[in-house]
Amino acid sequence: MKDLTPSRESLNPIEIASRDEIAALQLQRLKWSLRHAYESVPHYKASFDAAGVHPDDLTELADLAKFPLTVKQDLRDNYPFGMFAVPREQVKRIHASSGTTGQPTVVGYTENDLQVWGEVVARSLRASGLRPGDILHNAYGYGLFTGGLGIHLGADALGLTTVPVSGGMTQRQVRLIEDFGAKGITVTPSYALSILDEYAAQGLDPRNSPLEVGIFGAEPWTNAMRKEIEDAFDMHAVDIYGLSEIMGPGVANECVETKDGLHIWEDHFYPEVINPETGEVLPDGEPGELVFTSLSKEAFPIIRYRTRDLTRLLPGTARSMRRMEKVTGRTDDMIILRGVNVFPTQIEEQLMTVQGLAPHFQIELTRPDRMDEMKILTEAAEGFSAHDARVHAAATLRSRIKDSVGISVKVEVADPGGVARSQGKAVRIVDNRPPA
Ligand code: DLL
Repeated sequence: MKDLTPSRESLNPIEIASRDEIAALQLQRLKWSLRHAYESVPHYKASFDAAGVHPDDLTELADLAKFPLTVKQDLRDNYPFGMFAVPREQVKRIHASSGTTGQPTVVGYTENDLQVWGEVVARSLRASGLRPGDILHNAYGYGLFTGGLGIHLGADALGLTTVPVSGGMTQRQVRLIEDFGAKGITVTPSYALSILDEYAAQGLDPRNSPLEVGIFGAEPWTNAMRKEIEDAFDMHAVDIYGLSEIMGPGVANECVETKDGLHIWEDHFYPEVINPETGEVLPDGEPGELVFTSLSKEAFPIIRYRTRDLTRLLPGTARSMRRMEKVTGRTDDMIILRGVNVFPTQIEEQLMTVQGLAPHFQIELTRPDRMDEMKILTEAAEGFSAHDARVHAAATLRSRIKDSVGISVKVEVADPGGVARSQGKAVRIVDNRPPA
């Protein structure tokens, strides 16, 4: 793999500013953001008043803990435009969640917000090893999802040549990567695996592809998966994080030279980690639920938003800005199996260690005799599909999960191609338990 470290001179100076400088900017912006939310969004006026706090009560960053948390339901209750802080005419762009699990949540951006979004995504792409003039194959979905258009904004800001291919039509993805000579690919890690399969189907060696870096996010993935993808493509794999409620992709990104967690672009997004049960703010280094406050957003300021993502905050390394560790999962994806908390990433980590199994999987939950059961549906790797190999690999996976996670599961190994493929975010959990 080539060294893709960006030069110091190419960085935005704030990325490597002193902590004092960053904190001073954060405090100034945080004061503005609280006031902006309080004065322009009835929900924040009501929630601050109910909690007995006023934007003037913030004199240092730690005072933010006095302010109420915001949850997804607050956004749903204000559907569609109730959380906007500017007249609707000033909103240049709308994005929305799919709403498959209820009312969609709607977010908006002013011209200036789009500019900031482009800047933070450009930073992310540069941290990943891309530089002006490079070709980027953008396979995140375009549309209401923030992935495709968010990356596109940043690619424009950085000066890349963007191929706006979006998700789907996997055969064509391979063809365009090869024909156009893409250096970078932006895609969910699970869809990257589908593209990898397609290389095999077309008889092409992915290690000979022009790709030098993949920028993967929108769903949790493990360091074990990083290794799998890096080896398969002979390219770097870095993590990009974000969520629509805060901005979209580009809230945080790994640096290609360190790959040690994601630097949060803290001059625009202020992170806290809380105990998900008590709401108490935890010191850096402690694992918990990530909470974000926007520092510069005009159309859709967001104060102490509970992301439900589990991680911890770590000091800066390649940049002065703090890092978040790779997300282990979402509080709502946590499975409690006979008293043991399990995340799909823990299953992924074990799966990657077993020879003969492909990296695709789904977790099926059932309740046959009033006891929850978990079945891992995975598939045989190409060339390992013989019956004995399958039985052996399934047994190995079962015992590794038992040893490392502490739960007994069933493992079903389908033929290659037998597990449903994603073209965006993978569906990891299929819950077939009867409703409680
Ligand atoms: O997924 C934005 C995005 C697009 C990020 C493309 C990165 C790349 P939403 O659809 O609102 O936005 O989903 C946000 O996805 O709260 C996490 O649970 C999950 N997520 C996003 N990035 C990561 C990541 C986009 N790198 C939700 N690791 C978040 C783990 C991630 N989970």
